[in-house]
Amino acid sequence: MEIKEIKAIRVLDSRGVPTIKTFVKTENETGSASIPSGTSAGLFEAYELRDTKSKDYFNLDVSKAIKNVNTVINKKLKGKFVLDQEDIDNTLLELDGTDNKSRLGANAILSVSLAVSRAAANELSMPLYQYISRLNNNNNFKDPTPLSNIINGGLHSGSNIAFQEYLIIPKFKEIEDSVKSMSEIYHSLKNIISKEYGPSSTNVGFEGGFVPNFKDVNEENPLILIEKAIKDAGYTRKEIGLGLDCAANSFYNEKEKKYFLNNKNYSSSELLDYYLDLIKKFKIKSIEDPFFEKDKKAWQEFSKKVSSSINVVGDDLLVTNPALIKDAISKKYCNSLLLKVNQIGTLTESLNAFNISKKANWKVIVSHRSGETEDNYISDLAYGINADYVKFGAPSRGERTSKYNRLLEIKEIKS
Ligand code: 2PG
Ligand code: MG
Repeated sequence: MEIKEIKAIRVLDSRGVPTIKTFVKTENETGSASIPSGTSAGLFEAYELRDTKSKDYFNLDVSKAIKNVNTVINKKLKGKFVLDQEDIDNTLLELDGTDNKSRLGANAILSVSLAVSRAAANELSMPLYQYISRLNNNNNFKDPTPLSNIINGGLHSGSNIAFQEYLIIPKFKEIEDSVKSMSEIYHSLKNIISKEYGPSSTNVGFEGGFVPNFKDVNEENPLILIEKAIKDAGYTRKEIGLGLDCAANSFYNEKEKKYFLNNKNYSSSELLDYYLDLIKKFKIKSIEDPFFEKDKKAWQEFSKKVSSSINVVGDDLLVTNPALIKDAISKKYCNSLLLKVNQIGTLTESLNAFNISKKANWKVIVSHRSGETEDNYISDLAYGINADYVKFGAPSRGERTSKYNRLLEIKEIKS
């Protein structure tokens, strides 16, 4: 069960941008993993190493990260016992030696960390989710609740809508029922949008959600359409919740300390009141990144006002970083973690982020990135740790459906 060789190659993500895929070989098995990438990234995410000075792929190539895996990392980890995940992850951290993984690149490091766990699972002839559950001492399994982004705005689309993601939250116990409702609501939404805004408005954004060409700029419009789609598809609001990822970093003006949406400027407290209105009007159950990541007072104020009635989710605010999560717990900035493995860069640190959050009674959402690959590692992760929610995008586009399909497959393997 020793590592024999580690090799990385270049593949493309769903935006057509290069990313890294790594293979970890033991005597009898191989495990691989490819790494996603964000568009609206938090300021303190672990460092994604790209060839910023090369003209290849318009400065976005990952040849340096690939080289780091194939040389330094391969040399250092050869001969290690593949089941020693924590030791391997710590060795990677030591080898990098920086706070934000900027020497070797978080993309290089994570690709190795995840591929090691896949190779280990294969060595034990175990499904990946089961191996992860063993690593995290978890014996409870339930289907995660999906948050599915069916209208894309913000930096994920060319639309005039500021909020990045309008999410439906099916509240069924079984993932099969959730997937069915998501697909049916998605298609009734497509019909509604086509009738109201024309067929070209049914084109989709980075995460498979629609990008309607709204005539007037109003963040309520997508919510109105989605409520209608839920009804048309034969579901009730009791069965289907609504959520938002505002990704407020992208519409905050740091100089003026104002948020720009609905064609006007909002102060932090005006925006807070606006959210309270939306929550009431549309029975919103989950709001991610409602404020700029450094506008901590507004986060605190908002969390105090809504208490535990809704999930206040930290994404850019927390960047899956255990130290930032601990700080947010003690200062009550939010009550839920958006867990993205590439924000932190190793499996062990991701599990740590999860465990710290659960200990504080937070909810945890395992999330994709806007630049994804067909790799469905995060489905096994979510199931293996018994995450409360998953955020995998719309029920459309292969890099999104591969995650939902893997959850359906896991159910079958398990039964
Ligand atoms: C987010 C993510 C994923 P990105 O903000 O939650 O939906 O987007 O990967 O662009 O950061
Ligand atoms: Mg987000």
